[in-house]
Amino acid sequence: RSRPATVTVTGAAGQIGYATVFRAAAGDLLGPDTPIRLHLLELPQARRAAEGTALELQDGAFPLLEGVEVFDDADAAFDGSSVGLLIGARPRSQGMERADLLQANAGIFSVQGRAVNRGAAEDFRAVVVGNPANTNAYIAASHAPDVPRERFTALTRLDHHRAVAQLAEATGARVAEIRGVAIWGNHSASQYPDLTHATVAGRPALEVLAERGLGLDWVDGTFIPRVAGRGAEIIDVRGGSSVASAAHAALSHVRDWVLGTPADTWTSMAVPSDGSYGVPEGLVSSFPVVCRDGRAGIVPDLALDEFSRTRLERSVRELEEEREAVQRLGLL
Ligand code: NAX
Repeated sequence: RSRPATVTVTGAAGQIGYATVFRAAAGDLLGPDTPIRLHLLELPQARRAAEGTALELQDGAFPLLEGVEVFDDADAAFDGSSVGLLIGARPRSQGMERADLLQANAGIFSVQGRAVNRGAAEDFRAVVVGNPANTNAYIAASHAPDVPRERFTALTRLDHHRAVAQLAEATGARVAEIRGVAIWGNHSASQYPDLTHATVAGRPALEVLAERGLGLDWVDGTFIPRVAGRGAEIIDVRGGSSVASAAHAALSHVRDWVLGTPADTWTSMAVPSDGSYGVPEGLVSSFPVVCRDGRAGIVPDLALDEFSRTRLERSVRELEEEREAVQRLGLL
């Protein structure tokens, strides 16, 4: 049994926060050998709801849960923290311009970045779930100059899971037989879910799809829009946004990052670019990654065809525009 890790969850009284904390306490975040202390950070008006969640966590009598504290102050919530699940964000309200949204979120993530810089543990790492996730992670990292940039990542694991599941369904394979799917770029409609390196039971996915009469027109016209638009589909069918699937993705993201990805495949994470694949250094972009010894490394030297390159460039352009907008607002 290792030392307890402090896990800070922002937006803990929100939907995804609520769906995440119980599974984290059950061991789905850091594995069955690491006890955790939960720091729940909320806005003052939602503090009481978070306190209610803390009572319920107590009622779970989780053997791995060593304590729960509720905060409405970021400095206190990140003090001694090893893992940040940055879920709370300002949603777009009706009539809100994009610049207003970026500005409101830059306010949140700059404060949290500074709090991390001030008091988080040496091994601190964060996944940003709150949208616009990639740019929020960029902002937080920019305000935490003493923390290695690569410790600030954003969630594209839900998109990755959606792509894997859609490919499994289209090929009649089991999810466990799928390898090598990748999400590139921004967690937004511009993302590029890439099947060119994917395999189904060891065979190239594009070949298996072609045998079923599903060609590149299916990939471009059905698969990609289905994955990129799945959030809207869930809202339409369920009458509410993705919650449990997002929580599952956030838990999986951190768990693989800390404990390692399976030996024979990769996953997708939005990480600060090291310049790979022409993505400007520092931009938080989704890549296929392999995690070993607590580090997420971008899978090197994949051949990108013309189509893949164009799609990636389009999404990266959007990330650059978001960064420029935040810069123009003087928020970096
Ligand atoms: P909710 O509105 O249910 O919860 C958000 C919570 O955050 C609220 O309780 C609010 O009080 C709190 N909050 C706001 N500002 C805060 C701050 N400065 N400090 C602490 N807490 C703060 O939203 P929910 O459905 O849980 O979604 C959370 C975020 O995840 C949204 O931004 C959403 O867009 C994003 N998503 C990201 C996904 C991804 O794959 N990256 C997928 C799911 C989801 O759409």
